[in-house]
This record gives sequence, C-alpha cells and structure tokens, in this order.
Amino acid sequence: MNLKIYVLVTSDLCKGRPPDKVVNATLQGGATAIQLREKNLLGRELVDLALKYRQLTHQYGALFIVNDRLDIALAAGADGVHLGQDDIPASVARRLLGPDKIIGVSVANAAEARKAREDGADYVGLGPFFPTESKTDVGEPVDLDTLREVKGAVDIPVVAIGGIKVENAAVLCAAGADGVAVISAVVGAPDIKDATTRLVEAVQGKKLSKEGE
Ligand code: TZP
Ligand code: MG
Repeated sequence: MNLKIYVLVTSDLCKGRPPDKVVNATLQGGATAIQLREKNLLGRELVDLALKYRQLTHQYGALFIVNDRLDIALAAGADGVHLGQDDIPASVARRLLGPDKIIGVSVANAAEARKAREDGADYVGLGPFFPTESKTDVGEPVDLDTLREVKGAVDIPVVAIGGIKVENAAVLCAAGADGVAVISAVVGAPDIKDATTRLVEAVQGKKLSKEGE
C-alpha cells in the first residue's frame, strides 16, 4: 500500500482544469495514490469521475481511494475509502466492504488512531500540520510530537495532511510519516506534473531545501 504521495482531487480546487486531466498529470509526476474527494457532485457525476480515475490509476499502478462514499467506491471498483470521524464508522465500512478493501480514517491524536485501527482501518490520515485553505471545518493543528505519538500507538501507515508543500514535506517524513497527502500543492499548481515530481523528490530526501536553492 504505497501512500507516499497521496493526492486528493477536489474539482473545485483544480482552477478550472478537468479533474481527470489533473489526475493524469499528477500520476505522470509520480503520485502513488489518488483520492476522489468531492463534496458537491451528484451520484451520477461521481460514478463517471470515479470510473475515469479507476482507469487512470490502474494504468499507472497507483491506488484509488474514494472519500466518504462506499457506494461510489464499490461501483467503480476503487481500492478503498477514506472516512472522517463523523462519517460511517470504519467497523461498519469494513462489514460492508469486506476484508480486502483499504479503509483510511482521519485522526487527530493517538486515541483516535488506536480506535481506527481496532475498527479495521488500514491507514490513518493525521493533520492538519500546517494552515490550509482547502478544508473549512478543519480541526486544531497537530505537531511532530503528535505524529510520533500516533506512530507509536498504531502499526498501520500514518499519512500526514494539511498545508503540506515541497518545502515542508521532508520534515514530516523524517519524523515518521509514511506519506504525505496534499490537495492545493498539487491540484492548484500551475504545472501539476512538475509539482508532483518536486514533492516526490522532497519526500525521497533529494530536495530538502527551498525551491531554487
Ligand atoms: N484534512 C485535513 S487538512 C485537509 C484535509 C482534507 C486539507 C488539505 O489540503 P491542502 O490544500 O493540502 O492543505
Ligand atoms: Mg468525510
């Protein structure tokens, strides 16, 4: 389960570019996982998009996860779902999806991570680490100590999220994050493929300094 470069695609944040083109470009740049994350689309539109993302992620050997919607994940043959604390509980999702689908859960601390693990989660998303404009109902910021606590509490991958960019990704990975999840740093970038490649390099430790240095 490669969640190193996990790109969440929300069409409203793609600056007018078709979301499937955005997905294609980020996969070209090296994204290892794509999440369909839409809050304002109809079921029919979601199925259409999900089928496109499914085809593209297969082509590049990347994971495909659907935010919130188990029905859309099943309809499109996605690899799994991502659930927040207020969504369908992971235990219920596990019952509905069976043992093989990936279930990710958003957490803010070690207690939530432990509970997610007990409920059958395969990975947790932890954040927000930095200020973000991509989510309005975002929780209190977390820090590297929280990351270390969560890493110590569960034996499943921990993906960092919230305001992550090329400049701050490496420190999270150095502190134990198994991957970085981003929206705006990739889907809002002028050159989506290049932005992804630079993030890949940052996570691999090839580019720990600021752009241009
Ligand atoms: N969950 C916590 S922060 C966040 C989500 C979905 C938004 C991340 O977006 P960005 O643009 O990478 O800060
Ligand atoms: Mg949700």
